[in-house]
Amino acid sequence: MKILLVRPPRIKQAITLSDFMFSEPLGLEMVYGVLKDAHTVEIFDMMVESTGISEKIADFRPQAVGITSLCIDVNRVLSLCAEIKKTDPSIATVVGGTQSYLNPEGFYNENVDHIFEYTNYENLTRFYESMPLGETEPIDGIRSRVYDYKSTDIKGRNQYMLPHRSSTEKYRKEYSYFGYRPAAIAEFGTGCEKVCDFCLRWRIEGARERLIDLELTKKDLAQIKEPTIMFMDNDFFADREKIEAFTGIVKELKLNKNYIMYASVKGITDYREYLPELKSLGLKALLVGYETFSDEEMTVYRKKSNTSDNFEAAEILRDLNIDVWASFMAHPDWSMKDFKLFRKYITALKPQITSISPLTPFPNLPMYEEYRERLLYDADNFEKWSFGQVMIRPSQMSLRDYYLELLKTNLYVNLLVNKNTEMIKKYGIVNILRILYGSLKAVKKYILLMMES
Ligand code: B12
Repeated sequence: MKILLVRPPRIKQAITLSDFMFSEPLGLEMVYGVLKDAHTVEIFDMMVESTGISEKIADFRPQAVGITSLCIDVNRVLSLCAEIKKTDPSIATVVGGTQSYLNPEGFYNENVDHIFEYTNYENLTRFYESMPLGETEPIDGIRSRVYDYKSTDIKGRNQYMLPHRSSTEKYRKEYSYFGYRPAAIAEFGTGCEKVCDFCLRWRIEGARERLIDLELTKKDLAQIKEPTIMFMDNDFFADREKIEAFTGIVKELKLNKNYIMYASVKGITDYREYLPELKSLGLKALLVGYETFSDEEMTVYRKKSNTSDNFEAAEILRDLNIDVWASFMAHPDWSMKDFKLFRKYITALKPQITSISPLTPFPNLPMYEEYRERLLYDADNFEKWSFGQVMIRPSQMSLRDYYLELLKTNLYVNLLVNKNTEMIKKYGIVNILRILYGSLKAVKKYILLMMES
């Protein structure tokens, strides 16, 4: 079969970080890797491309188009499927990705033929092998329109398979992570035992940490040409075995790369003795969820650390000269005084980069019910669920004032706390200008939202 795999374009009206963090479509590279020997497959990354889907279809003439999806993409995926069907109704439209796992119902639509709720080697190969024959039986993990999108009731999760990195060769120079460009992404272990209340990630991958098959990882790491690898593991410092397995592989393969990882505060403080070695092997920056200045909120969020642990982690990383890219969540019950305390707190922690998301009670979180009455947008207002927009009506000030506080805090952090001259030295002026451009776009959207409210 001829199969086109598509990543939808950026959603212009949504507030996203994709100007700062812009990774390869790893899921599509895995699908490509599984299908490439039996079919003719191509990836079309519309986040980079400027041509439309109809032109691409006219040129490639696929029999099936598979589209990946994140939360904010739903309407765009549906409009792409409509355009595909209009161009050629015989083309099978298939949707997969994070959002089809979390909310397959969002894709129940006359122009969507099949939804992969989860993807593994078996269902993927069987699906595309049987498609030309006109499959008669439902397949586990796949909801098809001919069966009214009913599932077989066999539950499953997305399988981490070997990605075929060269399938995105022509786009790879565009993929970046903050100041590092080009950068690849990979995962070393799936799942997360920290099970924080606000987090979707352990819900996607499960509450048990598991290492991905080390042979697969070795093969994958050996094929990555980029000088930087960002590991998307929820907590790279989950346990000793994991850290030791990683340092072992890096030494065995004699890898000479920059690494960026997510790490929990608890992992940093518990396993600090590994940090000097990791640093010498190439660890450049850790993405750390400091979340808030309030211990009360930390408890409600079911974080396994508190605000004094945050300071301890910050000090450990500062001493080792490892950059911290910190993330925080703005609570909807913050007052003006809280925002002031928050700004003071960030100044004291001094991360190199700071990102602030308003608390977002995604529909798959129990928190959604708790805040339902205060939600500013419905669950199917997909573009709004970007984790960048205020979703819960603030209780201590007007929405406009809340946006103003967020804007003030972002400007304060970017202009005063972030060490801009140091960043120019580290990442180069071109990367800093790219990041600045992204920041300005986000600021503009915040101002518009403030005016709207
Ligand atoms: C890398 C990443 C990105 C990359 C891009 C990833 C992509 N797919 O295009 C970048 C940096 C660009 C990005 C951006 C955003 N992201 Co993001 N991202 C991630 C991250 C860290 C890993 C995702 C990943 O690659 N997983 C591994 C791959 C292999 O899994 P997968 O894509 O699901 O693929 C599997 C299957 O789904 C299947 N599959 C995938 N596509 C298809 C298609 C077909 C046809 C088939 C058959 C199968 C199939 O194949 C794989 C087999 O296992 C996750 C967190 C996490 N650990 O999950 C957040 C995450 C997915 N992102 C999230 C969010 C919110 C965003 C942003 C909105 C954030 C923002 N405000 O900027 C933006 C939106 C971008 C946009 N559309 O403009 C949320 C998603 C919530 C949701 N319901 O979708 C997550 C879960 C993080 C979180 N906050 O909890 N992200």
